[in-house]
Amino acid sequence: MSLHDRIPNNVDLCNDRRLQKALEQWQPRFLDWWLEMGPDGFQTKDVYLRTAVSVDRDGWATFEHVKMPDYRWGIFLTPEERKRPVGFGDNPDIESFEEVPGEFRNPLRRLIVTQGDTEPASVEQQRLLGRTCPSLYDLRNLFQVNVEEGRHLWAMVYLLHRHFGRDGRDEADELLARRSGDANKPRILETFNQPIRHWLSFFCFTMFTDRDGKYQLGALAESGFAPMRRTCQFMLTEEAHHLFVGETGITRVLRRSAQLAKLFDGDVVKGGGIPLEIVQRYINYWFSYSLDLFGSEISSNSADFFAMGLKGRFDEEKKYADHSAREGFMNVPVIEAGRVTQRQVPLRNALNEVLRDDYIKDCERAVKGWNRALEEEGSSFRVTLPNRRFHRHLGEYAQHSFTTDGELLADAGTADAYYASMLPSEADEAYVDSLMVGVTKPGAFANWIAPPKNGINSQALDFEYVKL
Ligand code: BYC
Ligand code: FE
Ligand code: FE
Repeated sequence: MSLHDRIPNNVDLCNDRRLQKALEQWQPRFLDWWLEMGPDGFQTKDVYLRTAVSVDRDGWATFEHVKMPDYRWGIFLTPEERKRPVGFGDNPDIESFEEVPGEFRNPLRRLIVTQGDTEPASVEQQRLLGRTCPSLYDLRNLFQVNVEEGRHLWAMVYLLHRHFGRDGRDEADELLARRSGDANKPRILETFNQPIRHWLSFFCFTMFTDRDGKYQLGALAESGFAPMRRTCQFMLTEEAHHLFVGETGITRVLRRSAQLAKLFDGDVVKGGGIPLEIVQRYINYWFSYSLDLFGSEISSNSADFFAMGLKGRFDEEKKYADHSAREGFMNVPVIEAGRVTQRQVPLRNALNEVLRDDYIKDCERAVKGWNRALEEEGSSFRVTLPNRRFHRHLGEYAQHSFTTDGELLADAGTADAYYASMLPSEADEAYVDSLMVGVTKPGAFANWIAPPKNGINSQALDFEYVKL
């Protein structure tokens, strides 16, 4: 098979010898990485996967049983009908960049590398989940997410190889060399070094952490660097499924726990389910860790990325009238003299916070849906999102402790005990782990989770999503 056949693409790969050569050298390393650090077991099994073979309506979602190592990781940029100027920042009216302007080379490379690093990191974090899948439907969804994160890595590696020469090739190699959670060669962003031990964390991760992906990619999909903009647009179409897996996964857990509470007189453990308080603690953990991914509340990096036209706001083109963001301030709560006070921050320096706001609103929408499900099941329990200051490792709040309502906890001893009560304990981890037994009979689901409403691509729930 020629490289062109192996890598479906709409970037005219077959006519760029240099790029072809670079990617031909990288591809076997990617496969080695996939076999070593990708899903453990199941590599020889047929999985009902969606593969993008072109960007048009029919081509972007082809469903068939394939073995994961044979998945055709492609490179797709969303076509654009009209020429677009940069659109925001210091020079909104100049034409979009097709090549990298020299003075923007370092920051742009950094954005691409940071984005790229998260993709293989998440595959590594999810590597061991297959054996404890709650159903074949869920197993297939896990692998779909994994191969697409692999494709997102390809998307960033394409930009590095095509636009950054030798440096880019070195960075592409480094993306395969770092390892999630490794003390010596960790992944770049800390959230991607946290273990995902079981499926409850997997659903929280795809709900909250993949959703950071949606907002970061959305901001990069506004970029004045056209190849970045277009590749992120295509990545977002795949991202929607990851978010669906997370959001509906939590809904199904909550539903089942509420049902078991009813059946077992409030004793969900007796019914073999996950108590709602435990689910809440996992929400607290993954939501707060995902908030870190937006960077510091007050950030000169965010101002620079925006000024250069490299990273906009979410929906920059559609949602805003003023694309300079030079005027205006944002009130950011900061800690001064042991109290939470407001600081006026120039808008451009608060763009991480603007994006985090959009993200939190989206999460709040999902929580409403979860609580509707609990209500339908006759439960009076309600899940909530902790305040954005709770359990942060980065930014204005990292040096302090806060309640889930955002109140400052001045006394360190009290704070430690409080955090321990609001976050998953080792006992929670062990209990949830104990429920994770692989269920692989077509149509069967583990006891701790409700079945989904529908199958994948209109298939029945008892379809053989993975042939074992
Ligand atoms: N951990 O001004 P600051 C996804 C560093 S998820 C460790 O606060 P900035 C996916 C930062 O590099 C989307 N370090 O932040 C989801 C800086 O270092 P220097 C991923 C961190 O730069 C699930 C320093 O701290 N995409 O796709 O304004 C599955 C202070 O920087 C962290 C992107 O992130 C952290 N959490 O914004 C699969 C988009 N955060 O300068 C995939 C690209 C910051 O002191 N990245 N630092 O050496 C960016 O836009 C920005 O780099 C960030 C940070 C928003 C991450
Ligand atoms: Fe991704
Ligand atoms: Fe994703």
